[in-house]
Amino acid sequence: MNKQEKIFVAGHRGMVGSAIVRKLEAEGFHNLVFRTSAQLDLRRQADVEAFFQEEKPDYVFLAAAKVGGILANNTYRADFIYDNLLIESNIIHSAYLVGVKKLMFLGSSCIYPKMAPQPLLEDYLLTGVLEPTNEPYAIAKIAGIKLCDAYRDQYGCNFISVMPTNLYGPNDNYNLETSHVLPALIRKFHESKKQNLPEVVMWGTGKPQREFLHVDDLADACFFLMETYNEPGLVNIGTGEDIPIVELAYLVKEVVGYSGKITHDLSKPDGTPRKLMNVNKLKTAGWQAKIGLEEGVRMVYQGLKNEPWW
Ligand code: GFB
Repeated sequence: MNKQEKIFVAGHRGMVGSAIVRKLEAEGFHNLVFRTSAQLDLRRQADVEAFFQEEKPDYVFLAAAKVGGILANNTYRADFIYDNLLIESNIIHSAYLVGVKKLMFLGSSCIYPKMAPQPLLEDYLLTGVLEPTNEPYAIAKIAGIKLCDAYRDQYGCNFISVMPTNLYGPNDNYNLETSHVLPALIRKFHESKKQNLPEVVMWGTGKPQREFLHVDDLADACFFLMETYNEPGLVNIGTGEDIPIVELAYLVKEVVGYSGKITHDLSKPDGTPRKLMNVNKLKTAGWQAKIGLEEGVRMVYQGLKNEPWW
């Protein structure tokens, strides 16, 4: 990418999109184009095609998606597959129509089979059944990968797919019903400390293991791959280390400084037991994560003072 070329960041206000914008601006790229969802509903094909004809971006980061934690995925199953299929199909097809030089599609680690060997290699895609709680979302994201590869095969488009692990960082979602585990625990421990409540209720057994990547590390990896990676298939982006959820809860408890108990709501799902990414493909290409989990959680917690629930 050169600094005069136009870059469209789809989903620029979300946690991932805003991190990519920060990274691009830090690297001196200022010819950026955005649209809020009120200005442009990415599910409407004609509107997306008109936008691409008008702006003709040279590069696209496809970070727009309907996302959420395990409960949201399992509750709004139709929305997660419908919205994400439309968003990715419209943007990928419009990018082809206007001759975008390169597009990056962002997926998720939930695309891999529930019981795939760990750590997850990119080759394990479509080798087994998916985790039921997020199957609609996973199918949509797998379709995005296949769209990019099909447009490369048929039209020679340089569209690449990257698969981040569980993410956290600035502009995360702290709604306790729809969020992922780390922001939920940060809010729960903070509110219980502030209100001097005797316990924090976490979901499930706490036995599942998860890998957590700070979104600024993700944005750094996305910039690196947009500059260097031009192959079909997919690239895992992660730290290569995971942690049992119950240990994550005790880490957040310590960071927040909460002294009460942790209890378990076993009516909530555990989800997939583990989804640790094999990050050797990215490491061999020359990138690895820099922000450790405790350091990252402390950074995030310090940045939440303007949240309405603080
Ligand atoms: O982060 P999370 O919602 O999604 O849940 P997944 C991870 C684990 O944390 C589950 C447990 O075992 C939850 O039961 N957990 C404990 C909690 N307390 C809480 C809590 O208060 N809130 C939440 N949300 N979880 C998502 C997929 O799966 O991973 C998405 O559903 C996406 O599609 C995302 O792929 C990266 O990690 O299980």
